[in-house]
Amino acid sequence: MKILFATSNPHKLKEANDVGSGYGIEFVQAKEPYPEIRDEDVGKVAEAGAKYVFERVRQPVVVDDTGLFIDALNGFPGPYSAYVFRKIDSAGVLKLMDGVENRRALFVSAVGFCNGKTVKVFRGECIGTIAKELRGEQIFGYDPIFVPEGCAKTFAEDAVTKERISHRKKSFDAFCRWFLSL
Ligand code: ITT
Repeated sequence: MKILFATSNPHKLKEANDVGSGYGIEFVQAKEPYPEIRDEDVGKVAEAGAKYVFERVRQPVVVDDTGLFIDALNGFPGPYSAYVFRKIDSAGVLKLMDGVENRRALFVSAVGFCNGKTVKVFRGECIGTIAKELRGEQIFGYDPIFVPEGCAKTFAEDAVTKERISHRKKSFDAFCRWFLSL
């Protein structure tokens, strides 16, 4: 079973397909851009995005809006994670966290689905901490500075753990289970 995934991000596509393959679902990239509405809730952003893309492609589609919410920064960058990453990257976030004791953070992935009749959002969360320095290859966003709870390595250092417990694993698991139940 194939379903469109509107994203510009090849890493998201790969991670979605790592989950989807377990359900017999293949996510096919649609490079259809959508405006990200301004909202503190990534779920609302994903929902609006899925509706917007559906209106253009007229096929069932998912989008994934993700945010990194850092406790000590009152949830910043949260829904603005892509903008902040473009401007200051993970290294800039580390600077903001210089000398900060409380390093707790939450990654949230919201998968929005729209098929013209149903609009739904599936959330996945991963608790962790912000590392003190960049660790692992700088391939995907904030992975080199995010250490999931109970682990010593960053997501960038341990892709196997990311595949098993990430925010995206959980949001796409929830989506796939629901989609197959239809
Ligand atoms: P879309 O086209 O799907 O929107 P994007 O990369 O712009 O791709 P987001 O707005 O959801 O996606 O991403 C927010 C930022 O967080 C962006 O800089 C990503 O690189 C980063 N990010 C998203 N998921 C991540 C993950 O699992 N690990 C590390 N960084 C991630």
